[in-house]
Amino acid sequence: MRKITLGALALTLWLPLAAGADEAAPENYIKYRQQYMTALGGHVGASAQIVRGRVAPEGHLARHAAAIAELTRDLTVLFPEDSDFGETEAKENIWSEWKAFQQAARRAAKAGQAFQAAVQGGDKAAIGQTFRDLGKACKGCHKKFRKKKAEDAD
Ligand code: ASC
Repeated sequence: MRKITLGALALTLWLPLAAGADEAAPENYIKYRQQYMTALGGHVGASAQIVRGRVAPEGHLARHAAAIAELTRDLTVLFPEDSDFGETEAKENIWSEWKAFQQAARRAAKAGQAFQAAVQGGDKAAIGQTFRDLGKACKGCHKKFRKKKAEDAD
């Protein structure tokens, strides 16, 4: 029984690869980047609760900052060419203005690293400042490269 279960699990994990399921297909990236960005937004939102002093769970800001620094590292990877159709809010100018998009992504990466460094340093003013900078980096990129949603705050 145990053997069968493990065998089935191994098959489930390997079959898509073995069958040559195109894991790099651009359309797969649409769903993947949405889930990725939702995770990133979750860490930013959770950090906001802590930075604003609404909650103070011991050591958590460092966790969120580490995740943010990691998740902002190479955001352009989420946007392969041809992943611009269907259910996506990604705007066409991501690809037509790729250099500017790369720059915006780099700004987010730097902001993520600066926020993590500030959290590690423990200085409240620096944490507040770098968190605001991070917000600006997120917002700036969304403004230019993401389609507007009615329910959007930014
Ligand atoms: C978030 C989130 C964004 C940014 C932006 C910052 O948590 O989901 O898009 O922060 O609102 O201004």
